[in-house]
Amino acid sequence: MRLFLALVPPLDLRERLGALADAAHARCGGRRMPDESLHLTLAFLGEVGDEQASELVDWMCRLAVTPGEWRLDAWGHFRRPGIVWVGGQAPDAALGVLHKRLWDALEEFGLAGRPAHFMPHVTLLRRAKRLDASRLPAPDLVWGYNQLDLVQSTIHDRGSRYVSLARSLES
Ligand code: 2AM
Repeated sequence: MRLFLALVPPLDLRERLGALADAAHARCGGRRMPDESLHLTLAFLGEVGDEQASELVDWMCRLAVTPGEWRLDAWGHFRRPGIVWVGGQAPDAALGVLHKRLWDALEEFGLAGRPAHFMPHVTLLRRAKRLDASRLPAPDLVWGYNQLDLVQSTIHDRGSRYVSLARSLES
């Protein structure tokens, strides 16, 4: 099964991210991510076998994440898949530490795929036109987090569907 580790926004933040997705969609078109799919990926694991997935579920249920606050104040665009996202203007030190800590643990599980660079972002649109951020209001959100999800992604006709398999302890 296809798995990733992600922060899932609380409901109020999810709605505000959804409003940003609507604003971006009005300008750039493409496929808007449904509100329930909005997330920040911390580690993309790809295909994982059932046995390893069950070990990861056990690990996630025992994991405690240091609480943090991530400031989202920038629009971004990845050209190739036409991704429009929101994220932070400056690198976020706490997310960088969390990302490193997670990959250290994942490598102990024998998983590979640690990226050379970690660019925290929340994808809002896919297959969208190039973003002209100057025509959109600047994002100004703070994401307070204290838990992480192990998420399964399944591919459907109209994009991927995400289901949380396990959540870390509430810190
Ligand atoms: P994206 O939003 O930038 O496309 C589930 O697919 C999540 O994992 C998405 O957040 C997606 O990032 C990310 N993802 C998918 N494939 C990936 C890959 N090959 N490397 C890194 N992240 C990936």
